[in-house]
Amino acid sequence: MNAAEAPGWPEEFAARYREAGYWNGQTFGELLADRAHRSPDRVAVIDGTRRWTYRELDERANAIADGLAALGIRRGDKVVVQLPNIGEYYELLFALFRLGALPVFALPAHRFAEIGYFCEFTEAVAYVIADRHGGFRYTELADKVTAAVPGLRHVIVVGEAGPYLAYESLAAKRATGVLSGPSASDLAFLQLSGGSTGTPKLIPRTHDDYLYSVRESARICELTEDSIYLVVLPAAHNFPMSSPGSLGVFFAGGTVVLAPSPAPDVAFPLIESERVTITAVVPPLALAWLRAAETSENDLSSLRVLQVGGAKFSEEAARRVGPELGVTLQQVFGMAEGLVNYTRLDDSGDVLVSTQGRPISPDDEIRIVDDEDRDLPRGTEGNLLTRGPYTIRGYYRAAEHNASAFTEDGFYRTGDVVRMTEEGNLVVEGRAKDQINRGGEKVAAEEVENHLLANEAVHDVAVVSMPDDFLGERTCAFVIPASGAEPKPVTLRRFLRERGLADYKLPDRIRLVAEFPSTPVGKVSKAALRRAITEALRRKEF
Ligand code: OOB
Repeated sequence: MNAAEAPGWPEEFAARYREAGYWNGQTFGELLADRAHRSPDRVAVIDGTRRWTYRELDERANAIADGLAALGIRRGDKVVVQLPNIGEYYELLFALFRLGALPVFALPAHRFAEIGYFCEFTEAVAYVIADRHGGFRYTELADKVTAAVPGLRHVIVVGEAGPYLAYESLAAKRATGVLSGPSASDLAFLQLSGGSTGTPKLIPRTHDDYLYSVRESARICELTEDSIYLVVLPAAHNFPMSSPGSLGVFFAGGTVVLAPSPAPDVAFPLIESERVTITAVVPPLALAWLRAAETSENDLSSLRVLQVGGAKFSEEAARRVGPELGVTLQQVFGMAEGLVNYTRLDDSGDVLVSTQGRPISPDDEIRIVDDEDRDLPRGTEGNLLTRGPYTIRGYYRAAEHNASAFTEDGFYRTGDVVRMTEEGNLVVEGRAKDQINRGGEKVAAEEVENHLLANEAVHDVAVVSMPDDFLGERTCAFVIPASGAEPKPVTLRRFLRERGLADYKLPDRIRLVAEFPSTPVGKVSKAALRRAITEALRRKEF
């Protein structure tokens, strides 16, 4: 790993993690080969009427890897992957893992602002999409991206490829020469950070560190060959990918079922027909499922575990999950940067509903500190810092940001405000980072502010969260208009969309104001803005 691009663990830590057996030298490509060898005929992936056994997934991954190599894609190359929940996603993932090329995980909701940036910033050689999904034509997005990023050599399309390369044709190509795969200490992929900065940060994860978190997650979640996992969240998000997610299921030899949409009328029939045993959702979805289950005719009795995470799940809603859905609730408090906490399946009912669980590893170091980085006594809420065998030591190509996002001795500043209970579980109490958690979808305030500032009718802007019963939080932009201007919210939203910002980042509310409240040092007081919203909501004036 190149330390300037992606800071790794100091050698003494790496040696310790290897010695403890956390990093065992296996790559994801090898993990799949191992499974295909042990249980070739078990079903690995189900996408509608299509099924892949482990042998088929393994063979297709090899064929696609060959095809990518024939295009000249090599170890260390970056490939931006933006696919919906379809079976090809896993073929491609393992093909890239085997080549040692790094997928950069984009979400289906991303548009030109995000994709253009990922391609440019990572110097990606290829961009992989489905022709269309959810009423959106990704090939049109690819037209814009290729025009703006000349270094992008290939656009690969699952479905109607138009002027681009058909994904299907990859399997027919043959590479010449022997491919040398990656080693386990190499980077496996770049994952997106929820972020709080003007440009999204990328998270470099190695085979060794990620696979450790996957293996332990599978064990904690008690996955076996009989586990059937439904992917309802976007497949490339860290939660459904590795906590324990699809990779945990592949490790255990179970079956991954892809849901094209998380809506109960799509997910519930799949749970019934495929006898799904475990799935992962964000809090608003859990609420929607609870509501739908009251009247649903579907048989959900196969479902044993419902994981909820990505944003704070209210205790009130958490209490309903067990009795109303007949499942064990598991709370998951994780982050793509590393640390993942789980309530354990045999925890008491109170722990399950009132905490966000405890870390995966005995070597996950947790510090809860005040604003001067002084450790606080157990039970006091404070800033969560963490370091460990699967938590990164720095973002990809972000030396300046890393200096403030990590402590000098390598602890990641999560930006989460937590407290630890007597028995060692974490409770998320709030957030110190400048981010809006919109029902699990993370919006970096500064990123939206920068886009709004590009509008000439905007003099200044402050983006903050506002409370919401369903999503937990929504986004509110306070705008000071440029002199003489009176921009309409709808015009500003259209402006953001035209700049290619993903829909989920568009402010839910835009308020024009004459000035911002300020802190004693003269900065915009976002706390005061949030308080003003809460008070106005109480008076029903917002
Ligand atoms: C997951 O990962 P990210 O990277 O999208 O977001 C991480 C952030 C955390 O720092 C925290 O602010 C928030 O999301 N968060 C939660 C939470 N789970 C995540 N806040 C309160 N309660 C929870 N249960 O969101 C993620 C990654 C792996 C597994 C699960 C979630």
